[in-house]
Amino acid sequence: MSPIRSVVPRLLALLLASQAIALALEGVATVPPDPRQVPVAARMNYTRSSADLDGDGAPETLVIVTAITREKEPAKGTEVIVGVIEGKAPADKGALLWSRHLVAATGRPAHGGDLQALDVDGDRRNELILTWDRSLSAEKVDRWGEIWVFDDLARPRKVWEGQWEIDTRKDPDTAVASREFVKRTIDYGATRKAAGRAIVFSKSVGMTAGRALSPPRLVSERVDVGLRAP
Ligand SMILES: [Ca+2]
Ligand SMILES: [Ca+2]
Repeated sequence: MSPIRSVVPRLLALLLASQAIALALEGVATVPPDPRQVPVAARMNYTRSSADLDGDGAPETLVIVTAITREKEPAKGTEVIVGVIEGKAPADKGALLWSRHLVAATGRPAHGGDLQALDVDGDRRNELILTWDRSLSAEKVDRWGEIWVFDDLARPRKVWEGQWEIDTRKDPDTAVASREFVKRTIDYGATRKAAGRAIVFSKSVGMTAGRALSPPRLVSERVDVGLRAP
């Protein structure tokens, strides 16, 4: 083999290896299993709160962070990591009981994560309401939502997922006749009356099929779920 022919594959191998190492290091550095370990420089936002999710009287620590991954593909440029942490230990020392990486779990972009712990059915245990934006365009809002019930802190149940908000009113990539603006909220009064058997949503429709509605039309949507342990 000529010297040139032997050098080329070695350079190629070195290049591939260094890229693999860089990618692996980047993955470890900015998207760790525990949201508390995301380096400060890689945090787009970081929110920490506490709420009792399993109803034992002791609050858990809840963390949600949007992490910059440094992946070249825009759809994977951020990851939203949610963590539930044992609350009895001193701050930052508690064990990570459960976590969810939204891009890895859903295969879709995620940023702008928001977390709320609320007792939607009135059984004195808080449910976890997660919402985040899947849109990569500044002109479009595409928020998705999930509701989780923590009978067991390490093995929660996802009882609902769906579109939380869609706003394509100014989106140049959406045909005018398809533009919409719909926001979802939970109807707490109706949900509490359902006593753990359903979640009742109120959807505010400000535009549908390109037609603006003023005032927005309110649509009630009941979803049968089992919020309480069987
Ligand atoms: Ca608890
Ligand atoms: Ca509850």
